[in-house]
Amino acid sequence: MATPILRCPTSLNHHRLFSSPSPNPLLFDPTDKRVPPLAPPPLFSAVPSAASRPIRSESSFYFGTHLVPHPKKIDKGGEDAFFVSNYNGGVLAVADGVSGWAERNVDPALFSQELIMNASHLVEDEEVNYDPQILLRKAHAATSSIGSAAIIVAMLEKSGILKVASVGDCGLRVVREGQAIFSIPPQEHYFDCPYQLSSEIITQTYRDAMVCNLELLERDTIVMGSDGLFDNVYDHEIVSTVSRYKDVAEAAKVLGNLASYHSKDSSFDSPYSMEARSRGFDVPLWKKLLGMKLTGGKLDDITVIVGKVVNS
Ligand SMILES: [Mn+2]
Repeated sequence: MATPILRCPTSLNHHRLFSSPSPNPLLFDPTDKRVPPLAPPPLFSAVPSAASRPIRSESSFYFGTHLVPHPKKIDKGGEDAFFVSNYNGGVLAVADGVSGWAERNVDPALFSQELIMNASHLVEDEEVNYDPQILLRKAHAATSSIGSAAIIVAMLEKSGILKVASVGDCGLRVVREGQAIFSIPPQEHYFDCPYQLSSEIITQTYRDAMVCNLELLERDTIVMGSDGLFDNVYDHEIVSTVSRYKDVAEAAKVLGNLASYHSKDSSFDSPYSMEARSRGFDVPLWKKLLGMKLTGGKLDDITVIVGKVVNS
């Protein structure tokens, strides 16, 4: 790949906020995530020393977005929320409301929506100081809804340094010249129970975030999303899609629709079904003896943000 490209799909003059507009009938999916216990803080770090970086022009993102709600949550727009902003080099964030709250008659969308709204309002906050982990702290503190959510925030500096903070199982891939060169792995308590920021005191905080800084180059593409994307689409499909579709809006749409298609395909051996089998979940023994195995995508809200780096 390695492509020229880059036309901005939409106006980038303001933060743009996306989530479902109104609460609606609660639909509980028994396969959905649960609310968790406590967990220890991790740290992940990658890359550069300022001294080794060449002098360069200013980096920024062009981005395209696409959201496909869970088929049973279309009316309310699902429980994911996200925002994109062209502040500084560009800020991208995705939150995934933990659906287990529906069991307690709480709309899982409310927490993720408010968390994302607060984060979008705090992007330029002086105390945040363009640090995604502090942004998580302040956005979480400002959120008063009941519920919880996994969240990832990526902030690009004009120097080309991408700063990421993630709590839970939203994800990010960096594609460079036709290869996925970097990924943010999910954090979870156990299968299908991600780390999450919550209205409850006994869960994770910004301190539990996986934090990393990495240097992006011109034409690098980042693909960020909720687990609905990464549970249903393999990295090689992400790479081939962003290589083929130079328009970031088109790439986001194609990836979202591919994830949605896979999520409904019971015979597709998805990243989710592979992971489930590796954790010991599978078809009953008699089916195994017939050569069968657990397959299928995972129905979920699917949020995709594709960001391409341009230097000017
Ligand atoms: Mn999800």
